[in-house]
Amino acid sequence: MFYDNAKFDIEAGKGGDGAISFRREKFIPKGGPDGGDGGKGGDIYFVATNDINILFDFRNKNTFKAQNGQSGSSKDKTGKGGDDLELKIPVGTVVETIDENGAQNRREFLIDGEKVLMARGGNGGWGNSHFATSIKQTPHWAKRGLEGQNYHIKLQLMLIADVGMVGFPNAGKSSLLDAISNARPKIASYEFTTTEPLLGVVERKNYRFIVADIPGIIEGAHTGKGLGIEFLKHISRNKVLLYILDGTKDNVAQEIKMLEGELKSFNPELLNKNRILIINKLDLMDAKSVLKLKKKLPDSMFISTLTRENVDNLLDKIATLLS
Ligand SMILES: Nc1nc2c(ncn2[C@@H]2O[C@H](COP(=O)(O)OP(=O)(O)OP(=O)(O)O)[C@@H](O)[C@H]2O)c(=O)[nH]1
Ligand SMILES: [Mg+2]
Repeated sequence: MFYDNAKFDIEAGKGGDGAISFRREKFIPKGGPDGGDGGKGGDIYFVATNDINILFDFRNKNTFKAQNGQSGSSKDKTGKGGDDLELKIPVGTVVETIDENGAQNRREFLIDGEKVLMARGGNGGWGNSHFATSIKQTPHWAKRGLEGQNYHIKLQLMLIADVGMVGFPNAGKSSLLDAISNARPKIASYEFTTTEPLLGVVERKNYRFIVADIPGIIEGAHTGKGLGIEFLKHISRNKVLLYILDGTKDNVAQEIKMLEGELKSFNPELLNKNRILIINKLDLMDAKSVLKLKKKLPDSMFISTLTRENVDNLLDKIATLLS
């Protein structure tokens, strides 16, 4: 299994201070106290959503703060409360909170829209108008606002890929993952270089998704040939499948049939998924064979992971299928 992790602090807003103020009106030289209360500090909530599937927003920030409450003012005016902060986390995230004393708490967010108060903002302090008594009619003190709650947070999310890659060994699956994502898989010119599934996160300006690279599949994989087809379970939940083919081979169309056959014997539903046929190693192909293959496989995409030709177009296409 693959996990995404994030670590940061949250700090709810501090309450605003109470005000010290006295009524100043014409003909009332010694007015009573009218200092208003401070506003409450903003709370911090976590909201689970299906709209995101990685802990991206937490990567480059150490502390998330809600707004402080404003101080009270004269004429018994209460300070404005601080704005709450809502942090979106993917459904499935396990949240661990650790308070100042080291006490820990764990909770898993499982429902889309689930909203939980994680850190409460501090209450505002009372203004001096609360403190007048018959003996002390002009109190020169008020209360300060209270600190908001703060916690260390650890998030953990099991990653599920949006996109899976299948193909024969040596077709360039890992090379493609390397070219488009943050993952750095092993790449080599022999078969079965990849022996374990690997995930990578693709990040572009307008989209983000997770791609799974799995070991190559050969004819008869369903009977255990090569590394077998057990790894196909890692792409069973993916929304889009990329069929990666080596364009320098002269039996590409046949390879597609074989791949389909192996996928089908593992789980026929794999054939119902959105798929993109990718002919890789375009840089090694001559114009004639490109033309020939294009005629044969009109809905395929020709790319080179080496020169990156067409790779960005491919990503755009994947993003469209996912959106
Ligand atoms: N010229 C050229 N070579 C490529 C291209 N893509 C991959 N290769 C080469 O093809 C070989 C296999 O690449 P990999 O990415 O390891 O292939 P794979 O599909 O992950 O292979 P397995 O893990 O064994 O299933 C390597 O030597 C790569 O450098 C390409 O677009 N052009
Ligand atoms: Mg590989």
